Amino acid sequence: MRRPQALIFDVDGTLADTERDGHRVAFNRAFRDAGLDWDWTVDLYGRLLSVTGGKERILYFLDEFNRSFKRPADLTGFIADLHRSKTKHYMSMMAEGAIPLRPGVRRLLEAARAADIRLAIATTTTPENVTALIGSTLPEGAMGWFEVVGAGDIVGRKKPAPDIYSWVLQQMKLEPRQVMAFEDSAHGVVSAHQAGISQIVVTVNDYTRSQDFGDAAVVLDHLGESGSPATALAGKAPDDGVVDLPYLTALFDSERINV
Ligand code: XBP
Ligand code: MG
Repeated sequence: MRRPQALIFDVDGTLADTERDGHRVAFNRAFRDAGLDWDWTVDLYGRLLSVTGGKERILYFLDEFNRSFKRPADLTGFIADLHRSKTKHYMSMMAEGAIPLRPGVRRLLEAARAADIRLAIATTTTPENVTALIGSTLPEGAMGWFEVVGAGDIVGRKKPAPDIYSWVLQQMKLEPRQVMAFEDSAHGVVSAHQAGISQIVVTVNDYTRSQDFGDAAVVLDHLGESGSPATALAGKAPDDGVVDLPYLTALFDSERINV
């Protein structure tokens, strides 16, 4: 059987459930610090997630949900300042250990390393946020586990555009058919798929559970641990409920034959 040469991970929602209790809270703290009375509730944030990227999301909020706000002359600078403050809040929350990794994530990363399977990150979030999350959840030096980190504004167009996955593949000198991607959202699946990746494993969360993951190889609730087995929303879950390298290799191989 042929196995994947690299596993490429999304961050928010995939490595950790960061959106509701991490990013959302950090945005609200930045708004409060700036003297704004904006409050991104759990429900509203779910709607705002239709736009990826924090700066882009603030603009979308003003365009669609807060049209009466009197915009400053330098709107771009205003949003950039707010977003910088949000990133600071987010990083301190992560430093305090606010959000753990999702089930099975550390286990799978360690298994891939032990088997010399290359690891990378393809995310829309700001690079510092990735370092803060990895630094607070994995052993010292774990950023070095990831050969390439594609994050934030390094590409012009964020997910669902394919740019970030294409950039990561290019850096790794790999073809899309040689890798597997791990995502939690429809935007992420579209991004990976448009970059040519057909082996996409989705682990849903409360914000993404009902989205359309038509191009994914399998849709699971999480990656599974012993005592907490993964179950499938679409496709075939691992027999023992644990997404490990034998399961991924079998999925990868069967997908390749079907392509
Ligand atoms: C997550 C995002 C990000 C975060 C916020 O995408 O869309 O915008 O919500 O981070 P992914 P920033 O799941 O692809 O990582 O505020 O730093 O943009
Ligand atoms: Mg995500």
